[in-house]
Amino acid sequence: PPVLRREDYRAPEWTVPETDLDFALDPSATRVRARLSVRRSGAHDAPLRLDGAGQVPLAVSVDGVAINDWRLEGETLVIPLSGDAHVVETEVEIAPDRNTQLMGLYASGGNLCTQCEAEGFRRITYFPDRPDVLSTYRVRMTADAARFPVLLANGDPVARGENGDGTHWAEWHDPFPKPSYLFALVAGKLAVNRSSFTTRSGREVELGIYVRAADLPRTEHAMHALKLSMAWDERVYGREYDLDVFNIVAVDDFNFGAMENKGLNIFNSRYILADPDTATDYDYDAIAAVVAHEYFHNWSGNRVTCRDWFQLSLKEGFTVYRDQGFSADQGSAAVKRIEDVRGLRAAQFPEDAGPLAHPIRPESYIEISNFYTATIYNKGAEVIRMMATILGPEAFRAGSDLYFDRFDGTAATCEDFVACMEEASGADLTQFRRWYSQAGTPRVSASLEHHAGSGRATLNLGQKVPDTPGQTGKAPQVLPLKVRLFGSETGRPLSEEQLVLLSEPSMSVTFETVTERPVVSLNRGFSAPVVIESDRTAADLAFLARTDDDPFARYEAMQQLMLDTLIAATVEGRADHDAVVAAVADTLDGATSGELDAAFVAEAVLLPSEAFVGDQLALVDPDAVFRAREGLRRDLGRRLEARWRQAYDTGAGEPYSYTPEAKGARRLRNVALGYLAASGAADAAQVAWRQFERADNMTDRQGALTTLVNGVSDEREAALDVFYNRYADNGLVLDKWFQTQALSSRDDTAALVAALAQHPDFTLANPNRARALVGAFGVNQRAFHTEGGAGYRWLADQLLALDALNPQTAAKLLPPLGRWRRFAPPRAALMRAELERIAGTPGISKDLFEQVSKSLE
Ligand code: LEU
Repeated sequence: PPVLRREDYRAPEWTVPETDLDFALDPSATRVRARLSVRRSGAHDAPLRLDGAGQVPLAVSVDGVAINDWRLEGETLVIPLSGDAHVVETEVEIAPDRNTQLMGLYASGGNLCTQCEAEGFRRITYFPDRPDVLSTYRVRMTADAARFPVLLANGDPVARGENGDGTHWAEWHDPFPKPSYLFALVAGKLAVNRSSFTTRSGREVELGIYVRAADLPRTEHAMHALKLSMAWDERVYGREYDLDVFNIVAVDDFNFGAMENKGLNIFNSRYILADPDTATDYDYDAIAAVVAHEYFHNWSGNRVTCRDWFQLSLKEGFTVYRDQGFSADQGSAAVKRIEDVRGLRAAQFPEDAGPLAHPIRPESYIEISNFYTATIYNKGAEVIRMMATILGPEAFRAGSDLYFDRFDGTAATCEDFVACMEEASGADLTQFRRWYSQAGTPRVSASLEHHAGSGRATLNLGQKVPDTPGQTGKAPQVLPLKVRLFGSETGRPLSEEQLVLLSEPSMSVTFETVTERPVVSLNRGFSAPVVIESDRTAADLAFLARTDDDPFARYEAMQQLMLDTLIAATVEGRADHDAVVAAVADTLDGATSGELDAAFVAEAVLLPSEAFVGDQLALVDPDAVFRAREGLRRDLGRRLEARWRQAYDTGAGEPYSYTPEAKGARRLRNVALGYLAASGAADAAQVAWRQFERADNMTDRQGALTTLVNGVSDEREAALDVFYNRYADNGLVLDKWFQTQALSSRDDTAALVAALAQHPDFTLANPNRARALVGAFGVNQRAFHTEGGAGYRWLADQLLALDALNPQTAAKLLPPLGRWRRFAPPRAALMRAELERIAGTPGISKDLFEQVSKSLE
């Protein structure tokens, strides 16, 4: 398959100012007639080229006259045109009910819906399917009135009517020019939760969330989050909504989280539906974040879109940064930052260190859907955050205003965004731009020298950007590091917090009047997405974990202490747990005394994941990492048993409410339950079972189930049964049932997962279900790497089966196998063999091919 390169970008030869689409909807045979007004752009005599995929033209006409001098080049429809402006019409027939890729127009739960980003629109009709061709759309849909009573498209509704033959029609018009990837339609039997929002300039917007009738009671939280998002974007970014309606539709079969189609967002139902009985606190938070994310795209993505797909982070990185800010404002900003950094380390750091590493603005790709990655989204958001940190809030806001103002209605580039930030602030971001072109997580070394006599302290910093595939010998980047010194004797701050811009390979920062031995708090708030290697001792880290005034830095010190301990235990078998036990005890006491909030404490006392510990090692030994981590967990559980019981009892019996305090208490309780079980306490299974039975919310029920599923007990079997039967008709909760088992830490998890793939409720056709079992298993380090390679073989089998149905989803689940270089010989060879088997299978998709071939290189 061909490789596309960023440097090859050319402006479109033809534009399409207006698009009229007429759909005769039918699940097995939908007719699509498209009427495009096209204009030649620039001086050239090239024919019109329209992208297509999977269909054939049934009719082509130009200016109302049928023609037959069109031709197909591959799947591209080539139409010779003599003048500079024409009306081109095409007709095709497509079969939504056979569309298992879930790209283009497809069927889900008896309804019809679309997904076009990135290149799904070409599966609906012939069109220049690229983000820099912006068009205004008029859409007419005709469908059986009984089967598809609701007909929705982008923009505002214009008219609707009955045809008298059992069918009805509706027409929608979107006045905002948009690229084809933002096109959407939905037809189905759906109930709606309606509400409204008045924008600050007085526009009345009708809001609608469309779901299956039975799910209507589960839409309140999403509706609330939508209104909060609309108000937040007005307040924080000065962005107002621009149409009279804003609709959201939830569907069960969806490749991604959700999609920001203009005025008609389509969501994976897991990011809409929630009530206390079926959704965890984590789900509630994720729903609010995704609703906000898609809503925010109306400006960062729709009003200003991307020139080409190499610029994807322009809209995704910025929009993630915006949704992170929104979520931070809804509760504890520190806890939100901790969660985001944990996510970055779990998904993005390994990507940046592996065969699929790419800059946030890639230079080439085979299949763009493989680039909806943690790097584009989450590292992209970190890059925006660093600009905001360097420029300060006012200049950043001025840059954002300038960007929206200048590029409204156009397709822009990452460079345009950075240039606006420079222009509005006067800052020079020349070197900063390397964040857009260089892949890899920078490593920062830090050491602190103190001369008691002169009262001077010197912080020596160095940076190195590691080699990644296709990129070696990289130049230094601009790393904004927030630092502050604390006195190790008094605990007092010895300096203000200061922002150090590390832009050279090395530099020193001097502090005066340092009157006692200092300890440095570094990269506070995770101001730069880097790895820090410092000479701080276990005692220094324990000190910071206790005294730092930046909650993130406090968490970070604790994590580093735990990490150092776990690495020593893994590599040298040295189980010296004292420092960690003391630090965790201190932190738990902070919760008891009310000095620290429960949500923060729950995060701070959690051990780094097995995968993250593995990432620090030259070669990962999954069993040794597991043993070391379980050993520390058991010790923490035993030595602090009384404290865990106390934490567990705090807030027990309170009826459910969704407030930050109640969420924090639940989180800490469930973490405490996990440690209690790890301690081997004789009553742990009963305590968990009691919680499972009495829970009035999913957070506690699933928390108890998770603890039980990791062990061996009668309660485990009972809880799995009860849970399954209680939720047998709720797909989203069944996903949890599968996922909890796939993530479990039992010796026989790999075998259990293979058996679950035979369960009647398991299907690869639903992406959520596939991810719940196959995706979760791939990130369960110990289970996936079970000796002998059965896990690798099983994953490869699943990927090949899934690829035949849904290449995008299959390709996304490959990376765990691609990490073979990180493992010692027997495992590495077994993993490689499975990659080769996939690569050698005839007919695999280009999605999977790209991932597998890059992983083998
Ligand atoms: N643009 C979507 C998002 O909000 C992703 C798309 C591929 C469905 O992340």
